[in-house]
Amino acid sequence: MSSIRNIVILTGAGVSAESGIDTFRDANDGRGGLWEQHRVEDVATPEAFARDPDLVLRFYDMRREAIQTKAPNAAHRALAKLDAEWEGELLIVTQNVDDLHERAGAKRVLHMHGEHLNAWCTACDARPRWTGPLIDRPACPECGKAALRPDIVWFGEMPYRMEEIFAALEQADLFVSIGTSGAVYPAAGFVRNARELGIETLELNLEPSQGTAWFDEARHGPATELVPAWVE
Ligand code: BJW
Repeated sequence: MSSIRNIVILTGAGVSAESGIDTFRDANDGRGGLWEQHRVEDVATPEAFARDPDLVLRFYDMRREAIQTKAPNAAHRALAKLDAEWEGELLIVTQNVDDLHERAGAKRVLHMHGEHLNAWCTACDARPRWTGPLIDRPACPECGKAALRPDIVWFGEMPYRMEEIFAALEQADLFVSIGTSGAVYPAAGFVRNARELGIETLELNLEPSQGTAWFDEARHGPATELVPAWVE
């Protein structure tokens, strides 16, 4: 890493898998999806929320509660250590909606798909911290209207802070993708953006991702082993 000064790290569900949080598309777990008989594409859309809000709110209330019982693992801790010690620019762009990077101590974290511990008021656009159930239709602490939904980027919605992400990529010398299947865009396209910019690229994933051929180097195995070894 001697010639590397600025790093963008993309993380996905695989980085939190060993903390006990289910991934979205693990074909080997016999379920091939996240929640009972529902595919993630069927509950994580604005159309699903409009059609059956109770189903969608129950789904997110259950996951918000579950995430609060989980703890960061060795991969989160290694990235937090890198963040604390790295003197150049560094940005952890996570697709994850859990807060395990932050609880491990990482500071330079950007949640492009939202955060479980926030709600979003569709009436006044506030994003209050929210750890309780949304199924009871609580009032927004800012405007008082019962218009809170999960602050999660659903399919067809624009991921957050894309300009910041592309600006960081433009400055980066290294792009590292950790624990993501490369199935969901625009994050799945970052490796190609990085290649076009002439940035070095590295994949750390349990198995080859859908985009693995685009990386200069790919290492396969559990994140709790690969990430600390890479950071050292
Ligand atoms: C381990 C491990 C261990 C396991 N160690 N590794 C056709 C072509 C191209 C694009 C599209 C298309 N049709 C539609 C689109 C766009 C769409 C999309 O990409 N769809 C695909 C399904 C094709 N994307 C969008 O809609 C996005 N918005 C958008 O494009 O905006 C522009 C736009 C705006 C308006 C109109 C039109 C366009 C938004 C995407 C939002 C994604 N949201 C979710 C929300 C979930 C809700 C929730 O959290 O409940 O984000 S979906 C879900 O997937 C979640 C994740 O962040 C995301 C990525 O998943 P991730 O993290 O990669 O997890 P997995 O499970 O897929 O992979 C885990 C990996 O870890 C695996 O490889 C394992 O092997 C590995 N692993 N254990 C290391 N221990």
